[in-house]
Amino acid sequence: MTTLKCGKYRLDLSRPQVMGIVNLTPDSFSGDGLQGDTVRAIEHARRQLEAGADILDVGAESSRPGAIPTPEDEEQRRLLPVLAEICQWGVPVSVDTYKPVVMRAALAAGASMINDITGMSQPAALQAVSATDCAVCVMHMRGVPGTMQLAPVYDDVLGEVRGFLGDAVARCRQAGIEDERIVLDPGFGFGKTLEHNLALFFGLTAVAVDGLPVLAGLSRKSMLGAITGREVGERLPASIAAAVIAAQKGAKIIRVHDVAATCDALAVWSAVEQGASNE
Ligand code: YH5
Repeated sequence: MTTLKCGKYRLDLSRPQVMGIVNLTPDSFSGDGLQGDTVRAIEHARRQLEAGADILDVGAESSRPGAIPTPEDEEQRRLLPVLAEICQWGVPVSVDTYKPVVMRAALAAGASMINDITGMSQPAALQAVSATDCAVCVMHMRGVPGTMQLAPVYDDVLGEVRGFLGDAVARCRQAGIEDERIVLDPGFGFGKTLEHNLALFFGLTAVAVDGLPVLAGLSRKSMLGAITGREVGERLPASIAAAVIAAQKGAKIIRVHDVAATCDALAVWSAVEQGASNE
């Protein structure tokens, strides 16, 4: 499959697509809850677009290790004013939420994809997406963000993640969400040790259940800090390396903070691939 159906948009997956992160959590803004937060978020989204993002991913609830859930009214209060603006820009907008009520509101506001870190485990989430023609990213997570990094154990991490994603695909199909709207994600850092993350990364091609496209989110993550010894603000080179390796391993969508640098790196990778295939 070379395109992903995202509402009125089609994402061309013949080359890796860059998903620009737009974070609406208070730790990335003043958090004073005033109009200024919305303005700054829209400005950030605009910069991500101008830097070359193919799709924007907006999230208003932190899912970092140790994070506590955001009430759904607060999540919508942060999201909806931003969506009202950026969903008019002619680029698909993904919304990072696992709450069915928020999904419905986001889709009504013009979102083209739901990015569910809980892998569409709630029937109401499946209904919210199946009632539209929008895409869904189903991600694997072990546990919940508050406690997921407390010594997760797997017998066979690749097999378990693949099995979970296979079940999620079956749930989506059952609910009437066609394959052309489904993206899979192993969920780097979500209930996984460094060793687990590396096994998943090395074996990334095996995550693609039935050949469905894979999204990889590695940008600035702790596993890159563990490998390089760098703090979160100094992980750009490691994030670029991870993006290129993900592309090499077949990932079709790469979720990143640093859009311009990632686009350049992937342009080099794509040029080499295309040149080689034209020999
Ligand atoms: C993902 O992989 N990740 S939010 C901690 C960091 C840096 C970044 C310590 N939403 C994913 O980006 N959605 C998030 O430094 C996601 N895939 C999908 N589909 C966590 C995050 C981050 C956490």
